[in-house]
Amino acid sequence: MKRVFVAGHKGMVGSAIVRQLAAQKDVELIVRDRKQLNLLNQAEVQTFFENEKIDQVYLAAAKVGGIVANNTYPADFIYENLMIECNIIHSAHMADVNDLVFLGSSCIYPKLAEQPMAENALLTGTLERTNEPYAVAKIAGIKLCESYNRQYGRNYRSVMPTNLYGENDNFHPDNSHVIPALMRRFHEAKLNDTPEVVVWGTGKPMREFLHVDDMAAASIFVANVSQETYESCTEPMLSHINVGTGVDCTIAEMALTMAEVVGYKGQVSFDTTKPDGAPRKLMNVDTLKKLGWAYSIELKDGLESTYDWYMASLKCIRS
Ligand code: GFB
Repeated sequence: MKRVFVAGHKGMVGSAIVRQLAAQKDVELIVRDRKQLNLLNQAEVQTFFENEKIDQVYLAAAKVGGIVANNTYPADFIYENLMIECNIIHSAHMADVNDLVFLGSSCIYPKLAEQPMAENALLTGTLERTNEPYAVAKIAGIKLCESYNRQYGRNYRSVMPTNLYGENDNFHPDNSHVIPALMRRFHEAKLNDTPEVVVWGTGKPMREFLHVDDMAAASIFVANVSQETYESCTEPMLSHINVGTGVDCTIAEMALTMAEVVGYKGQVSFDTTKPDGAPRKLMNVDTLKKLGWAYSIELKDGLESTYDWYMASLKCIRS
């Protein structure tokens, strides 16, 4: 049996990884909630790793949020993410854990990176201002993994997801990402017969969306390719792998699809006082394709199943 620690198992990505690993017979899952293990506390994390004899780690714990949350709480985003990464990666190394997968974000790439963004666009330009502190913490996570690999011969890998959505997402009206925010707004507007739904920004930015079950599958796939294969697809100073669909759409297009999925028949308008963020963030997913993985959940299907899940969580019946 392989003892596998999923850090962040209650989050959207961590819980999806847990659902998939639970089906694997050779995996013994290790999880801890916030009360049992404070990932911001170095001593607690060190003791946990010393005691648990972990074989493999999925580092899916992070402070995450949408464009306004990132812009409003920059200190929390940089501090918490750096602490979690330093504590887990260093403690894993000290406890002789050789295998780790770190989950990053597509916002590590420069704001005006050439599209689609390949792995080698990292650190070639200025970051998007609204999420720079979060992006710097995620870049530090990639560099931590690379550095422990270079200095100590560890097998620490990084996967960079595009914008994710799905089950167990955060549906907060202000702090969430665009898909859960709009799903909730359209749903409430449908229930209340509100004539208009407001979408933030101009609607022109382009985003690539990946369902979290695809992300979990990709993370487990990358965790399990041989070290030789991984190293043959990446470079020593460029060891992260993009995870996405390779397909994007405008926020306005996504909002119209969302209205259709939810069954909202009113008007959609745009609040241009809210930030647009990066103009486009399309991933180049050639490395992952070369390794042999491709996404399977189309956006509309993913929105439908996420809406079913959201309705069930609200105990609503779909009309
Ligand atoms: O999802 P979101 O916050 O992520 O916003 P980012 C994506 C786009 O949707 C932006 C627009 O252009 C928003 O202005 N949008 C429209 C909305 N309506 C809404 C709404 O009601 N809520 C939200 N949140 N957006 C995040 C980063 O940026 O992407 C994080 O801040 C992380 O650090 C994440 O990297 C993946 O793609 O703009």
